[in-house]
Amino acid sequence: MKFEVTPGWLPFHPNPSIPAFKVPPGAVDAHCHVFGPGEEFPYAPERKYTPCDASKHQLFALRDRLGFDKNVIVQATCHGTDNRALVDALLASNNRARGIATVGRDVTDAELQAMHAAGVRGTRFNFVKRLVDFTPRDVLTEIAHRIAPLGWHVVIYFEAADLPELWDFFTTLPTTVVVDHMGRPEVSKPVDGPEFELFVRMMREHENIWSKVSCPERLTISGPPAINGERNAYRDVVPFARRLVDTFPDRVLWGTDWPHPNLKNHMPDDGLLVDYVPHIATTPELQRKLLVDNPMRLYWT
Ligand code: 0GY
Repeated sequence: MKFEVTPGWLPFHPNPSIPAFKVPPGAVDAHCHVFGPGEEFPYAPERKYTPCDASKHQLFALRDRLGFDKNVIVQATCHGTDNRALVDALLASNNRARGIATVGRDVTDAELQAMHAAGVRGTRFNFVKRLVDFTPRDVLTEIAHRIAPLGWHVVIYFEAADLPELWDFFTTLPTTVVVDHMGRPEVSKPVDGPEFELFVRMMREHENIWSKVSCPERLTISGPPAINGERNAYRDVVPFARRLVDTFPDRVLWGTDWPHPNLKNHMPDDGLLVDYVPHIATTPELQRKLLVDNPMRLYWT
């Protein structure tokens, strides 16, 4: 089936630079996606955008180019609850990828078992209104209790302004909970201001809550470096990510977010994104925890 890409859609970087920062051996890109290809794995009828195709082969080539060893592939909303493209990528990865699926309450135990066998280790609940329609909390709670016995966790995606309203739901989930992109703070606000403080408090008070310190390219206001060749990018996001890495070194993950859905202003050079890592994880020990130990503990044990 042929799909028309959403007008204005930015394609992923055709030729990312080789990072100056060498990631430690065994590093995991813990947040990335595959899109289609639509002809093989059609996009979901209820999707809010139609991306450009981004295949497993392209993802694995990027992994190798950037020096990573493994991927955690996250089901994107454009595929809804049809996890076939994800499962196909996991099965082709030679045990070098794990997955986060999206499931509805109608998912069967046999389907969950098959996804587990393929490498799925969690389910994603998305609260970003431009991406998904509302799902009642009791349905999500039911799903969380269904997946908990498999040892799976819940990945949550929301925007900082919605945290007060979602707090009770998040803090009573029965599994490990991984937050996408630091709960999308507004980085024009102070890193020690009430908005981000609430997020830090949630992690401090609830030791089952982890955060991806990913997506500076999505959160930045200052943008990528203005001067060509400058590799210290996305500086306005650094204090937020660094605070989480320093405070919760054993509960942070990092990922590229390739192929970067829904970016409006610029498409990052993935090599430059990797060079952001030593600015937020400032010692070899913190880098190893962020890129190797933490994702391995969560996804490969
Ligand atoms: C991301 C962010 C976005 C999209 C999705 O599943 C998705 O469609 O997660 C976004 O638009 O902010 O992590 O990929």
